[in-house]
Amino acid sequence: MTLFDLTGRRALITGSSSGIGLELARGLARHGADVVLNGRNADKLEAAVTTLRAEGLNAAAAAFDVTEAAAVQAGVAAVLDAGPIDILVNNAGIQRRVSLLDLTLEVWDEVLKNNLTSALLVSKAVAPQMIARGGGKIICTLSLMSELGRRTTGPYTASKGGLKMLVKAMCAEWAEHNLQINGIGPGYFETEMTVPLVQDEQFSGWVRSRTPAGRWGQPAELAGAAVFLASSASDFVNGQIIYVDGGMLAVL
Ligand code: GCO
Ligand code: CA
Repeated sequence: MTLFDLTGRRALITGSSSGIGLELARGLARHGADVVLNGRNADKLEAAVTTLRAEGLNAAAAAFDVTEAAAVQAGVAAVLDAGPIDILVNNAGIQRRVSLLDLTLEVWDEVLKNNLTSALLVSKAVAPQMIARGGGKIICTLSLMSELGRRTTGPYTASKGGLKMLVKAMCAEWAEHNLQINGIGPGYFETEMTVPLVQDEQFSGWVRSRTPAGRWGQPAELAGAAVFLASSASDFVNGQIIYVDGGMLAVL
């Protein structure tokens, strides 16, 4: 068993039927974890499970809406009926690009409940059994925007900043129970969420010039940080954020 071996551990990854969430699930599964994918759309979820199983990985589906308290309670209970949850990845999130002056309260609420409240709801549903079992790992998908703002991304930035501080709040209360709660902060990655940005030559060029590595990230490049934070290698790491951003946050 290497430090990074996740064999025998079971991971629930929210928002994992595509994009970064699916890549995080694939990385954990490749290191031995049994992964439970989550999303709202059962068909998309089944397709993702089929894909991972075709790669010889141990995957299952748990379709529930992470923004609805009752759905989270029922969904997590169903996952726990089939076995423990050793690792929770709060990855679900949406992006709505709009200026603050044009922002409606509805869009604000939609972003905050998908990106921030969801992590509270799922963590509160999962933590008690982790505490009872003597420990666990909670990983939240943050963003560059947990640190920096960008025009037209107000609600997303506020939600990802809040999520960073929720990581620290959970650390404050649950570290004594041997839970390690940390965050991964992606820089600019080519995913469904950023397709319009990648296709915008000017913006894409700006990302490449603003990123010391000189390129966009590929979602599979986030798996390593997730495996580290999900494994015994990070048992004394708590309340920390690993930014996977090609160096963007390190430079002006
Ligand atoms: C944007 C992007 C970013 C990325 C990512 C950066 O509009 O600037 O959507 O928010 O999605 O979050 O870390
Ligand atoms: Ca396994």
